[in-house]
Amino acid sequence: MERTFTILKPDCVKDGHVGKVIDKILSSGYKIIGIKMMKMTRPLAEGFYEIHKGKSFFEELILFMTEGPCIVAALEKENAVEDYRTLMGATNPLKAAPGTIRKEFAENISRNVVHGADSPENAIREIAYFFSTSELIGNIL
Ligand code: IDP
Ligand code: MG
Repeated sequence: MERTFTILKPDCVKDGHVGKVIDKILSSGYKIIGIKMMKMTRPLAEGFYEIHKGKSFFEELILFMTEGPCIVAALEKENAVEDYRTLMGATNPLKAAPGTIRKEFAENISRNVVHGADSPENAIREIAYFFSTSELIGNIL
């Protein structure tokens, strides 16, 4: 069984898409093994997106991710990471396939509703960044 990590970003929460997005996640076969709402601080967001530091959109990304509450969740399923990237759709919603979360709900390439880990290794790292072991069900960390 594989794990992935997702964030329902501040636009998702503010615009009332949380229920529909979680419904898509569950109906795609994922089990939620950890979930919580939080308002990210700047240091927390900067640490999470450290890999994008120095890119042109970094400041815009940090302002967006700290503008309001988001929901972080750890998900479990066979082939969780790759299948979740497919379910999310392309980073730019204009390029996202029909039926994907970003195609249905995202405004633009910045405010794109969801984050999803891009490798099983990063998923484990990202889950550990936001969750302590006692906050996860059936913990394998
Ligand atoms: P991903 O979320 O599809 O993995 P990444 O390239 O890892 O895409 O970028 C992380 C996040 O940074 C994106 O989800 C989006 O919110 C934001 N972002 C990426 N590229 C751009 C851009 O060109 N302009 C504005 N924001 C961007
Ligand atoms: Mg990414």
